[in-house]
Amino acid sequence: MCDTLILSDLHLGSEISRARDAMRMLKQSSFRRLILLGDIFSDLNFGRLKKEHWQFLGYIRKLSNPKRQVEVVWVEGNHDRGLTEVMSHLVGVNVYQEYSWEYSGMRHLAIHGHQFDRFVINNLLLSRLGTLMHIRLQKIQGKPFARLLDRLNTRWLRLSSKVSSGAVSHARFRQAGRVFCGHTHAPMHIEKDGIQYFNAGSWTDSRPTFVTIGEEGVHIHEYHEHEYDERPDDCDPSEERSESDSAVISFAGEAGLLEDAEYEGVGS
Ligand SMILES: [Mn+2]
Repeated sequence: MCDTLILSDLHLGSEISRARDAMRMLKQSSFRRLILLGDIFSDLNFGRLKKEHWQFLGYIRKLSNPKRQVEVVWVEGNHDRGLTEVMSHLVGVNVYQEYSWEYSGMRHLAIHGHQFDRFVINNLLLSRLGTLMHIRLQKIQGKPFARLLDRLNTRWLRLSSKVSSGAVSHARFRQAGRVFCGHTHAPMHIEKDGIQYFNAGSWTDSRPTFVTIGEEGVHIHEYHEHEYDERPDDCDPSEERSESDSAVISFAGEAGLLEDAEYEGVGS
């Protein structure tokens, strides 16, 4: 059992989202707190979500049930900006711009990281267009091309060093000893001026990563499919099975999200 598990940049709605694997990993991990560290969605067009993307959201909703005694925290990223209302409605979790907590006598801080990326800040409209173009191209060219694009895009946004230095300054300002970001899609750990910086990586790549914080410290883990059960869906106790696909689809319908299928991501 770890205290906190952090995953970021799942990009639900994208062709290359590893939603099924992320759910598999979560189901077989135990933690007191889960932090979804931004860009869990690729954009706010819910019509693009596939069955396994809805299943992931259904699982998050189930985890956030108070009976489970797991605290689920959603920290907003640049791709999922403006989700506060929808998410509290849809999956019953609170959305934060940044989240801090105390653990082993130290302040911890989780923030997506685009705040330290001047390109995103100055070019929100441009990056919105880029996202739309990215999705169009994915549709035309299929997965391998989307992967290449993702890599280029990641390199384009390769602000690993900008994000890490911005995050460290921000952590100092907030008097935190450890700071956690996503956004760059590049898992990373550095220490600067006595502040530990960790990047949780992404779940869109061939090497998904996540972070755990526990008594033994902070670790960045790489997800390997073979280390997890092949068909966790079939091994679940009956309680797990009650969340059928139709239940997931119906809660999406209740939230009025499926009718938004034509929504073209008009910026908020
Ligand atoms: Mn981001």
